Amino acid sequence: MAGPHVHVLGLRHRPGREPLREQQLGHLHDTARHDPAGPGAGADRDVVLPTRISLAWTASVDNATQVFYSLFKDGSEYFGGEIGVRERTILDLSPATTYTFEITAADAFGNSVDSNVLSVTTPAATDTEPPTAPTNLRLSPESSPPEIWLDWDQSTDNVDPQSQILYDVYLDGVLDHAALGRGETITYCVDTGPTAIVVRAVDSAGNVSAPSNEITFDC
Ligand SMILES: [Ca+2]
Ligand SMILES: [Ca+2]
Repeated sequence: MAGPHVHVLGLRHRPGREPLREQQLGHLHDTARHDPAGPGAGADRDVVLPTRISLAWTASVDNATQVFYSLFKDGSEYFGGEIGVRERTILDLSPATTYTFEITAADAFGNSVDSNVLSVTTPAATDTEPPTAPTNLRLSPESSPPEIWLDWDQSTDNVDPQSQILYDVYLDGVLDHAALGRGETITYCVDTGPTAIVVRAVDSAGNVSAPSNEITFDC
């Protein structure tokens, strides 16, 4: 379960532009190695699970602009250009599979620096029992097109605590986004007109529940 030791690999500058300072290397690690006394650390977040990995990295500081972070999973961008993000749980991974991760920090001029490359292997999945279906899916009163504010009663699982149950939100049968460990989220209308909404719970082994009750929102 303990993450691998990681090293800072290097610094990339693009010549002819304003440089980053050398001490701006980001350092990427899985949160199993996160200092438990560190900011935001919590026992239920220090996880390398069969289908999820929580990552954290040290901040980069630029001499002139905000820092934009991009995360690459096996060389492909997982998210790009986000400001102020220092941790992320990577979802929908496969059990017993090795992945590499790397963070790039860039300033507004396009100068960028790469973190170490972190290699993490997810454990095999042994749990085969899905969570209970979410119940009592409902709109909260803040809802107004295009904003859809949702609440539901959380599922339970035979293995995972509720903080590790993921909720996939479907709009008209299409996966919209996921919310981890909580019974509320906000999303946005995709098309105008009546939109059917259901939520399914997913445990950390990737087992998917039956759908919640369906509600309709007039987008
Ligand atoms: Ca700079
Ligand atoms: Ca389960």
